[in-house]
Amino acid sequence: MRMTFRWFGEGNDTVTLDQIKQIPSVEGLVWSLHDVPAGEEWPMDKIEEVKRQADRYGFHLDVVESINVHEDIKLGLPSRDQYIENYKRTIEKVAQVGVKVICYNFMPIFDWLRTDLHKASGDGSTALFYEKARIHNIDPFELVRVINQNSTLTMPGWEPERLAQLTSLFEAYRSVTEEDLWRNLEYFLKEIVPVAEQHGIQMAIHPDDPPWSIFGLPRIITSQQNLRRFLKLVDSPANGITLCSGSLGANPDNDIIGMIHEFHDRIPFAHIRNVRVFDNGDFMETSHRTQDGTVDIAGIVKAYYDTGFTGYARPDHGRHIWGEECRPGYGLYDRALGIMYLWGLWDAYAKQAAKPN
Ligand code: CS2
Ligand code: MN
Repeated sequence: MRMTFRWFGEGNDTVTLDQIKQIPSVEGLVWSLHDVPAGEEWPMDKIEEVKRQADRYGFHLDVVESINVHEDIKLGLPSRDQYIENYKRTIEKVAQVGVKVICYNFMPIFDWLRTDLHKASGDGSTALFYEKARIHNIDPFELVRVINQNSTLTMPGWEPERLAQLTSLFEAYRSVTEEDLWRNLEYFLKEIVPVAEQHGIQMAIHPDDPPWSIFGLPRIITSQQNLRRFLKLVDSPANGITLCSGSLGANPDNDIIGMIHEFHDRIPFAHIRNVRVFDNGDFMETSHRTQDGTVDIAGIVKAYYDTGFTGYARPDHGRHIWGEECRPGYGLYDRALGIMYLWGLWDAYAKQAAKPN
């Protein structure tokens, strides 16, 4: 397991590289160019700038999260070909700074979605929270209206000036079924994966978060069965998975340990975090510790250990603790605690295995 830490870039993150350097075992930054809109080719000078910043601290840039996929690709519009070309050029460019894994997702319109970014946990900390009924009882157009009226519904990346676009996107997706989305994903992969192969890069799709349809939009990267289907779309090691335990774990039917055992040679990147799922389908993000949530983190780390996982891992969202003000889910303290928990488990399994019976 090779430990990494997500960093949003100079001036775009409350966490500094000095701080990350002091977390034991972190060897690389999970990075992106967050100011380049989805679909555009990444400028080499900006990539090199991140490379220089990382070099100063001895961090590698092996994992990019994310190179976002333009909506026209997900919608299967004729204009997708130009965006796919741009994506290919970006793959070629990030390869030049040593990138080995590209995390991306194929969720229509929204990335992760929550109803509360600062839900009190009861001990003075706060964390991301999802209230199922609230999302399920609202139709997309009502949603746009509610967001316009300064709702507390939280849509990362949906600043007021982009809301008009949101309405037209919902219109565009009206006729897109799950099968259409599968076809559009396959088309994308058949174009992209050969380019990744040529550059020694593994593409690693991130599961949908939460792993079910929201606002009537199709979502397909949600379950073991669908991941199986996904891997067959292009049966190459360069077509892989970012196995996110928190995203998949929001559905208690998902057997994440089973997925690790089944897909282990196609998981170049592990996101490891816990969530507590309630009986009514709500879920709250928690510390990484197994007992604090409903995801068996100890069992997941054991599964990675037992399958000889040598890929990249990172702690995923953390709580906001000790009064830290940070990007929701991406503070320093709780993610650093998460890393030490993950290594505590891993090292204990390693010690145990080293002991003669
Ligand atoms: C999220 C996502 O769970 C997560 O890792 O923070 O934003 C994730 O980075 C993207 O879905 C990956 O494309
Ligand atoms: Mn994740």
